[in-house]
Amino acid sequence: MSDLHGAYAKHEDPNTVGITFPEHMNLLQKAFPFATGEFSGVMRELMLAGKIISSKVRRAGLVHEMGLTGRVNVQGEQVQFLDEFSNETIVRMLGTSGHVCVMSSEENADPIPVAPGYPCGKYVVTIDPLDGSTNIDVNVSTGTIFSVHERVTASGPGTLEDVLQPGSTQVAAGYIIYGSSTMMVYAARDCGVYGFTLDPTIGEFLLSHPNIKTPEHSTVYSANEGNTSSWSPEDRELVRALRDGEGPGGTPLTARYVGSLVSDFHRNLLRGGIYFYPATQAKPNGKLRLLSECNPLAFVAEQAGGMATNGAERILDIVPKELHQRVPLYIGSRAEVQYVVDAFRRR
Ligand code: P6P
Repeated sequence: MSDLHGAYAKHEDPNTVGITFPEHMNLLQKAFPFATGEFSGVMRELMLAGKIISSKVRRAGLVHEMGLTGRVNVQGEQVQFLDEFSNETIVRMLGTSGHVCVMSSEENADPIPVAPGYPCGKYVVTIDPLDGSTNIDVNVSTGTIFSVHERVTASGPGTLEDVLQPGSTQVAAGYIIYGSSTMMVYAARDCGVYGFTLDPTIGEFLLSHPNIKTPEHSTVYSANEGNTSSWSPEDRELVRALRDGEGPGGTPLTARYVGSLVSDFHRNLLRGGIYFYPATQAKPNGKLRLLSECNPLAFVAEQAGGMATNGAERILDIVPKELHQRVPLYIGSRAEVQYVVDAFRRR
């Protein structure tokens, strides 16, 4: 591992171009002599899809790609044009890569097979292709979230069994945020969390945030307080206590809520913060999807030193029962998430 970070030290010379993602993967592969390059291939396809989606998202207002298709997805949500475009782009890239045996998407009711005539690989990828897409037409950040597992079935086309794995068995996870810049943040098991910023002048993601560690304490809390009346009394009290400085940090937290999970999560990851989406009367299991949102972000949070829980158990320990299972989510800086866990134990 020291090789990995040691190698980065050499590249911190301001006179050199930053480390490209392929270079980073080659360094990572040195840290894992057993690596076959298939994982690198999955990540490269995700990055290419990210570049294509970024290009579209940044011109949405000009190419009339905004707005609704008029269709409703399996979640019962209105499908945006860019949801469909992002989903089709990622599925096409991965489905023809030869590195995956099955995919799953928030936009698709069932697992997605690889493209007809293409070989199956050893990985399983679950995506939220464009999280927060309702924000596109008001120019607010959105993001792609991805989760990578190794298959559990022996061979041939992947199955639902390959997809319904707990977050603890992910080999990697991350997101691409289409914000003031386009950035890919990912964590590979036991390798830490790395951020790459897209340099549009060369069309390459360059290492900008090596070895991200999230602050122990939050300065921010993110929750849709418009739902306060439909939260449980305990959740109302939890948010009030943290807001009023009665949490572990002993100082009031500032409210920041973009309404785009990737944006709220990313800001909290870098600055310290806790994001809540508790159960509500209308959504007794919360709103966020275990496989395509909570597991990947929980994996990144933990690899960066943070925590993620549904209140009762660690997100990564939850054994999925169905593809689009929703769970309450409390995620971010360790001190405040532990405070939530302790509060749940007292319930
Ligand atoms: P609400 C977007 O639809 C999303 O899935 C997350 O990106 C976001 O954090 C959340 O839902 C917003 O939900 O109910 O606060 O609008």
